[in-house]
Parts: sequence; structure tokens; C-alpha cells
Amino acid sequence: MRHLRDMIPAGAVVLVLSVLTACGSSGPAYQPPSADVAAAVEMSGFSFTPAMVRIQAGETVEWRNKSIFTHTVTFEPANTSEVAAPTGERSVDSGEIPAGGVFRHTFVSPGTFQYICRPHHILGMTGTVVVEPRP
Ligand SMILES: [Cu+2]
Repeated sequence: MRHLRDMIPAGAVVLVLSVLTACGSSGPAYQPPSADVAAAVEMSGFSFTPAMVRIQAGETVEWRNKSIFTHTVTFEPANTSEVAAPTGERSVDSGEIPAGGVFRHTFVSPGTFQYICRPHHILGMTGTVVVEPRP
């Protein structure tokens, strides 16, 4: 399995770089989420916590990388069963979120959005955002 073999060295490099440059806890992920964030999801180790958040349409989720690894928040169309989301919303990809980094996304359409961390989904690093219609 090619992916698994490719990723272990990459993860080791990220780990070494993080230790050398970041020296532990720094970056916006370590400050309180701002008031306009409806739900905050922590990336710690190789998991999203909480794995499921529930918001209303128009609200924003903030992902906070408190681990020493680089993660992504990637909404995979194949894993998504949302009802009426625009195409752009389905293909959201945060790009690489370094240790201490944050990523925000505002969900316009109701639906259930399953997402993964691209490098670590094979380790079970997945999550779900449930967007309920505004009352
Ligand atoms: Cu990850």
C-alpha cells in the first residue's frame, strides 16, 4: 500500500520540524475561539474532537490544531450525503493546517457533511458537521 509507506516518513519530518520550530504550544489554536464561532473542533493526536458538531445554517465552525502534526479538513464528495449543498461547499479543503493553526468554514446550506483529514483518514481521523436549517 503505497500511501501508508509514503506517509510515515512525511509524518516523522513534520514531527521533527514542529519540535524544532514551534517549541510546544503556540499559535492561534491555543487562544479562545472568537465569539462568532458556533462550534470549535480540536485536532489532537489523530482525531477530531468532538467528532460531530451541530450548527445552524449560516454559522461557522473553527478547527483548531492542538497536535504537533499537520492536518487537513477535507470534505469528500464521495463521503457526503448532504441534501442541498452547493457544489463549492462539498469540495472544501483547508490545505495543510500546521500545529497551532486554525481553519474556519461557514456553512450556508443545511445537510450532513462528513469530512476527513487527508493524511490521516486511514487512521480514522474523520468528522461530521450537521447543519440544521434556521428556524
Ligand atoms: Cu490529520
